[in-house]
Amino acid sequence: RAEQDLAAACDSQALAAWYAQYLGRKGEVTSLTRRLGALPPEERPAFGQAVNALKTTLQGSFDRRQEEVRRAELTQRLEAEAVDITLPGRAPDIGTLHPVTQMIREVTDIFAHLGFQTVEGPEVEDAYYAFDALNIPKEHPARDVWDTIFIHSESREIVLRPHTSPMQIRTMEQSTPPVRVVVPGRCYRYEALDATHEWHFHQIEGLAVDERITMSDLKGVLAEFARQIFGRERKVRFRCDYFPFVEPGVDFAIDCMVCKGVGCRVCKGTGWIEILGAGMVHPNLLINVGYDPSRYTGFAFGMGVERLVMLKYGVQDIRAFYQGDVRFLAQFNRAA
Ligand code: FA5
Repeated sequence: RAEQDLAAACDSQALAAWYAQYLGRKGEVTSLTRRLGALPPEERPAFGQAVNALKTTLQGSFDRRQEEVRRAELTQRLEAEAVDITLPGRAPDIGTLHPVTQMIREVTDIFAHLGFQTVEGPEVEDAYYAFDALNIPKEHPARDVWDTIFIHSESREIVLRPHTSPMQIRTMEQSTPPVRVVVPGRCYRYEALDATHEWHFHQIEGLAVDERITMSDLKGVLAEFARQIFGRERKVRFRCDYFPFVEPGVDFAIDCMVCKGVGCRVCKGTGWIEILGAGMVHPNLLINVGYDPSRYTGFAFGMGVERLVMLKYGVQDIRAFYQGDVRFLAQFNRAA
């Protein structure tokens, strides 16, 4: 019976139970030994030997069976836990450059090929650079156009820059013509948020100053830029606009590339999308930095980077850029 039970025990748990039942301290075979004392003395040696023989046989069978079960269990585990090394690997998630960073790189790269150096400037700015030196004196109503965030200071008026134009002044102060720079950077405005307005956004400023720079240089450079970003077939439009730091001032638009006429959401049915403000550098700025306005002329422009990304990829709401939703950001993975 013990041998039969043993053959039927096929895992370590059943084996342990079998051992307890037959060979353990309270097991059946062990209890036979205890009956020895109740037997007549002449029967004891033969009975004792028989019990010992039985014990040895069963112990041997148990050892062999235990080894079998151990192997079977091991094989089973190896199969269950096997790793198929021929399966393709799981690609780890890697981050991507933010779409605004990508656009800044794309734009500054285009301008680098047109001879413009990329420079950066402070986000916390002196009001002198943000306004006064840009021909926007105190009490001038144009100062209200930029909904500026002020940082209080006893002696100086300090602001979070509402545009990158202060870098026109800083760049000219630190160099002599010819000057050709583009300036990407963060800007801040005390602004009501909507689908096209953030309180924190990016601009790229451009500035070229030299002898004999004319409006046609501005037009040529901006048209080339627009075609490289949005396609060679783009038409461009210049219209009069006013900024205190340029004269004349223009707004620059491209023809709407998704236009379905009336009801077009991108250009609101006008057929044109404004992408930046620009103009010829106002002589007062040249005077402020010690350049001779009878010798030098220049052009400047400023564009909103988020708006460029929105146009290029059809992003409907500017707020998506700064909500940190990976599902949105991952769409700008260039490798994908
Ligand atoms: C300016 O800031 C001028 N400094 C641009 C300029 C530079 C004109 C040099 C002439 C010469 P404006 O306020 O229009 O202009 O802003 C320029 C661009 O910044 C806008 O066309 C828009 O694309 C972007 N922009 C402005 N405010 C916001 C905002 N709240 N959120 C997102 N983008 C904005």
